[in-house]
Amino acid sequence: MSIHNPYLQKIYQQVCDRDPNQPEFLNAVMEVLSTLEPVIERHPEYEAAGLMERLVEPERAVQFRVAWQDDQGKTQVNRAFRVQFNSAIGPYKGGLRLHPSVNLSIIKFLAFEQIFKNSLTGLPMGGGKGGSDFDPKGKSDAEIMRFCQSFMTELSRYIGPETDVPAGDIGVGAREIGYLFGQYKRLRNEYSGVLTGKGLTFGGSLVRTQATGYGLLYFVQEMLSVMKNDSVKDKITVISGSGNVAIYAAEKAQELGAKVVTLSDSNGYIYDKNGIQLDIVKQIKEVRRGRIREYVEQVPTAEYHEGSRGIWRVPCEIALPCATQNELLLEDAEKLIANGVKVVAEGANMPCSLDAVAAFQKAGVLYAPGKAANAGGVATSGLEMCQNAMKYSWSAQEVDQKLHDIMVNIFHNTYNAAKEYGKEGNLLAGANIAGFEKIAQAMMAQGVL
Ligand code: NDP
Ligand code: 2IT
Repeated sequence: MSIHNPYLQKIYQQVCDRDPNQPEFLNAVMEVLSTLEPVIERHPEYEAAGLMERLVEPERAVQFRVAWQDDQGKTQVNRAFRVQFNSAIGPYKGGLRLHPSVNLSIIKFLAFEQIFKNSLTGLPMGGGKGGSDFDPKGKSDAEIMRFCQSFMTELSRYIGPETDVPAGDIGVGAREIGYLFGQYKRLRNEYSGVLTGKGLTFGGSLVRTQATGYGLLYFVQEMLSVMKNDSVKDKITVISGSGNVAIYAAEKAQELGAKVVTLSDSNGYIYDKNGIQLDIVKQIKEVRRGRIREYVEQVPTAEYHEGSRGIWRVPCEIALPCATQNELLLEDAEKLIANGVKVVAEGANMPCSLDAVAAFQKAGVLYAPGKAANAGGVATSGLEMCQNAMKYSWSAQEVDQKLHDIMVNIFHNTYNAAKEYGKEGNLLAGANIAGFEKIAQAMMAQGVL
């Protein structure tokens, strides 16, 4: 991927000079800027208003200490962040990630992606992201609770239902959101929709748990139908990860008739030629918080392989990377292409490296970028905010129907934007352009901020 427009080249160079040690953020900026050339050329007023200079700089980024006591009474200290990147179209919105790899570069890349993703949903949400290098693995419930309370004690200064509304991401699910919500409520003496992904007994939305995975499949189904007059039915499908996104992507894929043969975690992957049995996976991952290799103890005909990247050597027609960033590199893409993959759609955020994406596009593989394909999670978070504001809740069927309609709309807006700017079939360009246009118009209307 490269940038030819002189204004955009200058912007990218400025970001490189400012943050040379933020590779994930630089990748995300390159990926967006390299596709916005035709829009910038059509709108010279954006350069005059310094729009891109403002777009690549977070409105606010906070870093803070989270001190907590472990079960042995020892004090532990973690580092946490909240990046409030852009509020042109609504309050900051985006998940919180708890993983030892978390640093400012990763949170900035995720927050930057979130701006365009949230814009694509059609709902009024700005872009933000946060997290900490705390590792939830192996921690007791009591340790998780003390960490979350300490984290929220500081985070609560910066968020609010009309300011910034966090949610889950890697390492943050219903348990963590519950503890975070409880602490916010206690500190503020206020019962509000300050977080999404809440439990169903305290303001959560039906279908939010399933939303990212289900939404991914609604997107893929529409993409296949419009672009290939085909469907996911009977397609051999490889899914990576075994967390929230992967499990519900697999569930909806199976409902639609696909044959899901893999899942993984950071240690390795399972291959079940008969199709993954999700009830067993849910028991291992959601109930016991175990490892994916435990699957083969219960399904002896399945295989477990050490090393998570080996998953991309499994022949398939549909590949859905749903674990983490940069989990699928150029050589993995080449393997998938050689094995006849037809569709690659990102459930995770930037799981494919930039050269892997370029390889898919060159080979004519249908490629759907995460900011479009995985937007169902945040879209349903938007629906949760809406229900909280109304002090009302919709049925599962109502939420699922809205989620479905939003994903179908995202596909068409993305597809049509690519076409309008002479890049038919390039959904990466289409998603960036469609997401960006709304942000740009809102920023222009609001003046130099
Ligand atoms: P979970 O924590 O539920 O699951 C994460 C999964 O990815 C686990 O199987 C984990 O394995 C694996 N994983 C994490 N880090 C690595 C790594 N460094 N190498 C290999 N595997 C890894 O998270 P989610 O399912 O919620 O998130 C998955 C992806 O989807 C992320 O990119 C997230 O940003 C994105 N996403 C999430 C949304 C949501 O609503 N939750 C919405 C949109 C996107 P292990 O247990 O070994 O760490
Ligand atoms: O990456 C994402 O879109 C999420 N982790 C979900 C964010 C949200 O606010 O629901």
